[in-house]
Amino acid sequence: MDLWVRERFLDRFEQGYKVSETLHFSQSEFQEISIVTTEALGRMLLLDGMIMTTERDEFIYHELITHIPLLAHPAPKKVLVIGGGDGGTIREVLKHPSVEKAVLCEIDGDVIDVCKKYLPTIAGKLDDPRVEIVVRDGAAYIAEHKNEFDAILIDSTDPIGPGEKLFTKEFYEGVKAALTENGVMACQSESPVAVPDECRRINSLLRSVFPYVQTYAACVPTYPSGQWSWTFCSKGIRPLDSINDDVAMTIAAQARYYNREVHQAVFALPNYMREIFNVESSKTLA
Ligand code: SPD
Repeated sequence: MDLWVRERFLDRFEQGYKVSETLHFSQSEFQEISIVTTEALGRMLLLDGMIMTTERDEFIYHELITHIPLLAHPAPKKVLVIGGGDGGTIREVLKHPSVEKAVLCEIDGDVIDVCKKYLPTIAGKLDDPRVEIVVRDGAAYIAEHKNEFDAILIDSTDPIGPGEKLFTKEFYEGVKAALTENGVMACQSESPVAVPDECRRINSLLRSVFPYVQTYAACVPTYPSGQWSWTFCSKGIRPLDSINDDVAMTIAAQARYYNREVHQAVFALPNYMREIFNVESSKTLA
């Protein structure tokens, strides 16, 4: 009999994939962790039944949450990733030549262990000497760090369960305080098609904390609706103003999604997203 994995998202969306093998299933202190091999997308990590990443399309999400903010900073040395226990964001961070230290703060150590074992192409850089792994609640960690990180990447689950605290004003204020003066941050900011009201809520919280907020978007096929967003925030630095072209070219040469044209294009939001993410319309068309 065929085995299928079905993700039901907020009781509104359902998507299914044919499974050829179940590699792992466990209940951690925080959530249910599953790894399955799907015929369509290779190995897939699910947390509490929700798809977090797949071998086939993970590069889109991980490259965009990382390279857009890191390339906006003149030379990020110390980077913090909150969540992201699968290691994909850390893998991308380490491609930046200026990075000396990358801290991964993940609440669930079991996610890290399982991903190291079953998703080596994603988690394979977690043993790099520049990486420090902290198994801790990201909100508690951030509250204890001030003026320390050049970039903070919030690679969270959805705002349900253990990830909920990472979508609050108090947490964003902690992130701002933990950034250096030129610091930049990016967070995953959900789907403007699947959960537009949640996107509005996140955007308005970010705008109440950060002087500069700009959402960008792309298609991640395995997330609900396929349309995804990330939001760049800073105390003043803008994401397109001072990209270091040499570093951008080095990154693009190793990337499957990122290139200089994509860097501009992800900020070109269609009108319905401009409304959701509070972007002023351009006065002229180029
Ligand atoms: N609905 C899924 C949202 C998942 C966002 N985080 C993915 C983690 C990948 N490192």
